[in-house]
Amino acid sequence: MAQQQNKLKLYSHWISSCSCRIRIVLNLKGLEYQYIPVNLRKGEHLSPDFQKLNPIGYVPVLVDCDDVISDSFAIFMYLEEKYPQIPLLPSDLHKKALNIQVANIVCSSIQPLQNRAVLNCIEEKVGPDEKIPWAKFHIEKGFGALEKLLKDHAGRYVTGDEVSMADAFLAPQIDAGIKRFNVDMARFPILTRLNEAYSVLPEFQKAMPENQPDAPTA
Ligand SMILES: N[C@@H](CCC(=O)N[C@@H](CS)C(=O)NCC(=O)O)C(=O)O
Repeated sequence: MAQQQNKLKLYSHWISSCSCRIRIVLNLKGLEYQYIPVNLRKGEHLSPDFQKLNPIGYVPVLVDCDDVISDSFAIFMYLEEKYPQIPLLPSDLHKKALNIQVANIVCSSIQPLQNRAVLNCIEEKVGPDEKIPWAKFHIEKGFGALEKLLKDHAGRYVTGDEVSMADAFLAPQIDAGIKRFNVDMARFPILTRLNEAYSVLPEFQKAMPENQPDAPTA
């Protein structure tokens, strides 16, 4: 089993839900890391130096000695294989597939539609008042699908009573839906229950946007 020999570095922005996924995973796996803030609001992700790490200019990026990995899904897979002591993918094949499906719904069918670059484009091309309704529509569509999907599978957490990959991807999306996009969670009772379960887990709470070193203080 690989032991943690060097401190990992995580390039992250406090409010980034994609970064939050990895902060949760690192906390769940008990891995120490150095937090390197990248201020998306100041455009630091567009700098040539940052784009050497991730050519598409998104956070998160993980640096493990000489290895640079970007994209939260790839980072998750890397950490899961390199640090398997606390596994976050179940060995049951169907539960594993469900974890990947839920993570992918969040990463491919929800978050990209609320990403800064997309919202800036909506603001510019359609109008500033359309940004939030646009994001809310796509988040609610995804939450509606997750609600149906998880009806027969969720336990205390997404795929049963153990925390797994899907929880690390889902928790930041629910948090962003509530706090940034005014999603009315009354329509999503399973997700509301999961969110309550996350609210008492220190590994999740420590990773939340407001608890990051680069979060605004006021
Ligand atoms: N698929 C990527 C998406 C990363 C991503 O969209 N990151 C956002 C923050 S959550 C970002 O850096 N946005 C910068 C921008 O939109 O300009 C992942 O899962 O890591």
